[in-house]
Amino acid sequence: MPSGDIENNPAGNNPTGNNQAAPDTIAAVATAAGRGGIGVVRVSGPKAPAIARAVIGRLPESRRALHCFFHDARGERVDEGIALYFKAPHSYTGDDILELQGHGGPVVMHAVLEAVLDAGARLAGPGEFTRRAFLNGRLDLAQAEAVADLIDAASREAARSALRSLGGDFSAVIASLVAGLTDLRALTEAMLDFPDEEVDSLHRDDAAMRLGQLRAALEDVMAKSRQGSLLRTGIHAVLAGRPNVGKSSLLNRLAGAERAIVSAVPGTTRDALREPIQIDGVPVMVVDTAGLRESQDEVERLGMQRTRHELERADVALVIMEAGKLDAPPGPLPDAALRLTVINKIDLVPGSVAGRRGDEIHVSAKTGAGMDALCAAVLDAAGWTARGETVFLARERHLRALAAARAHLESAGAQMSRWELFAEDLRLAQEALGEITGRVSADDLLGEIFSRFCIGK
Ligand SMILES: Nc1nc2c(ncn2[C@@H]2O[C@H](COP(=O)(O)OP(=O)(O)OP(=O)(O)O)[C@@H](O)[C@H]2O)c(=O)[nH]1
Ligand SMILES: [Mg+2]
Repeated sequence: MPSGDIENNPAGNNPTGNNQAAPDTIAAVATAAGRGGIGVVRVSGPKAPAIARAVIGRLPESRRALHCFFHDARGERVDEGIALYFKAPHSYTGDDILELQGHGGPVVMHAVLEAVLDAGARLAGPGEFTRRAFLNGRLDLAQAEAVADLIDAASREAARSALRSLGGDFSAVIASLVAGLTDLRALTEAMLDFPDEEVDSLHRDDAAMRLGQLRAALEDVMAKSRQGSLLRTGIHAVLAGRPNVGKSSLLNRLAGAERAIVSAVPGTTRDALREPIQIDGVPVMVVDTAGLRESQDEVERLGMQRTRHELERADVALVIMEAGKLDAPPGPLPDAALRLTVINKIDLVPGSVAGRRGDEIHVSAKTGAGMDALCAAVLDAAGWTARGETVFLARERHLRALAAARAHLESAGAQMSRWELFAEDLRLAQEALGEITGRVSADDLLGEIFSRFCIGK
């Protein structure tokens, strides 16, 4: 028996695990590292039943919780808990799965994992269970990605959106675009095969109409995906301004807690300080920075360099000034489109009104006046318009594929008399969309053509 060093690969199997023909058996601690009430070791692959027999002495009935002890290779008890067996193909990965739910301490979990590895599994790589689910057709690519997005979701809205993608909503919309393209391609292929038939102009109008519909539907998906990608990555909002204007006070007010040091001494903040918040369910990373001014102080200058660096990466820069002494910080500042001017400390100027006025937002970090307007302005400036609407938690990869599909449809629109080129553009658009779900197949098209046109008669 191997000594059980989990960094090793005791089963000596293919570590990439993408051998589809004969999958090996993978195992990992499925719960977060550290202490917890329960910790789960998950095992997936054909050896799962044998591993169950080795570690718990029997194979639990599929989908029935079994209370039992877990044993190591020497037969010693390492933990007591619940074992669950999911017989292939009715499991998350589509392979046989064994789940051992023990006590969630690092030492116990390590021992249970070791027992499983000694019994013939190998340590799983990152995302390998989900990759198997994809390879086994349990999830498409977009759904597999949604698993990770759901786990990483930084806000309720992001989680909701990821859950919808996981349930297949995004995939279904892509599938319906692909189906529309398949139809249109079938129609086009028919025209190519029978070019002299008189229905040609009818076909042409029909093709133009369908292409228009597809382009409109694609635009809609793109808009929802762009919104969703904001949810996924969050909005990077940077507070900047001269020293003492109240940047740290605003950060604290937005965070609802005293995170940053506030003092009447100008130049208090030196490092950039990040605080994740949610505005209307959208994740926003608020960054407090060192005040910008001319300074000879070495530490302060290093701090200001960081401010500049944060400003370069900002989705929205909140340039803070003090009511009554409007004094912009020394430049350079981000483009006006990415910038909000915030007038703070309006409580010091009698008769001031909080809220948005033109391009400025008037607030008081001290009293909290105007903060709602400020939050709304941050979402607006970042381009978030989908309040309450369904959005797709798209990734960069999806956005690129959608953009590629759009470019091909645009080009198709310009080829409406050269049908071979038109058809080729449609094919490329379909291929681009197929990348999103990982399901591209020429058979789709052939099946469609043969079912609609009885060419073999
Ligand atoms: N009256 C009033 N005072 C405020 C307000 N916001 C901040 N202050 C005060 O202004 C001073 C500076 O506030 P900070 O939040 O530390 O300012 P800062 O912009 O982070 O300053 P540096 O970190 O030095 O760049 C403190 O004494 C705050 O209490 C406000 O809305 N009204
Ligand atoms: Mg500060």
